[in-house]
Amino acid sequence: MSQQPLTIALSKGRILDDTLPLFEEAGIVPAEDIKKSRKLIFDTNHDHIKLVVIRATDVPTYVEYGAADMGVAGKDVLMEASASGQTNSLYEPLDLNIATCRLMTAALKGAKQPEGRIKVASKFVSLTKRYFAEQGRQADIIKLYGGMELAPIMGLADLIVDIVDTGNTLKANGLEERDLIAPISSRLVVGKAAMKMKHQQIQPIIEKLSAAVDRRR
Ligand code: PRT
Ligand code: MG
Repeated sequence: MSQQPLTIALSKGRILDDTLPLFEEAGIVPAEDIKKSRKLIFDTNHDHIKLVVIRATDVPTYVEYGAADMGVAGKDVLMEASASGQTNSLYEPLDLNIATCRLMTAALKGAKQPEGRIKVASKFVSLTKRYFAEQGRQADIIKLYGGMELAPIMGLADLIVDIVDTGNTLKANGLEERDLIAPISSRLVVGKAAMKMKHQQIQPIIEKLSAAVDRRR
């Protein structure tokens, strides 16, 4: 019996570096070297499974609309997509425990925070808005596309919300960690339609990936 086609959207960049070995351990191997190719769509060793490799922030969108059946994305990206209303029906059946880091607030070392409204710079505007609202703190959110560390130095913001791993980037720029918003890792996500219509194909993939994740613990 031939299987229905299944498309998995992978986040390019640093998440991809961790995803490919994990998928290989789960028995899903691209037909050619993804990192040496300019293609965006790849066949695999399974006739019915294709991989698409796209911007991390686009993965939730492809899966939400059913253009891809499943995907791999950072929890930070998933939180932002959900907080912004960009997604509302994604299943998140598995923590892949890769590309781990922390979503933090950070400020200039030793800087006192202003009493009233604070200015917060981030590329994650929606989750930042939600976080400060939950804390009951008045905050103006300033959208940046990168280099968040610069904002407090230049007086653009009192705080930033950013990804921290070793803390070296903050330190190199005279900043320090303040509050943990969430521990981050990459997650397997599945669209609503795919979960319903392709459950028989998806379930074994979740199980194989889950076993691969467990073997690494
Ligand atoms: O480049 P593009 O705009 O497409 O996306 P991107 O730069 O967000 O992609 P990429 O490839 O950097 O991957 C980002 C994803 O990897 C995030 O969404 C996280 O889920 C995950 N991840 C894990 C990280 C880090 N670790 C990480 N250290 N994402 C970013 N960083 C950056 C961080 O922004 C900061 O500049 O590394 C710096 C901090 O590292 P330390 O070790 O100095 O603290
Ligand atoms: Mg990058």
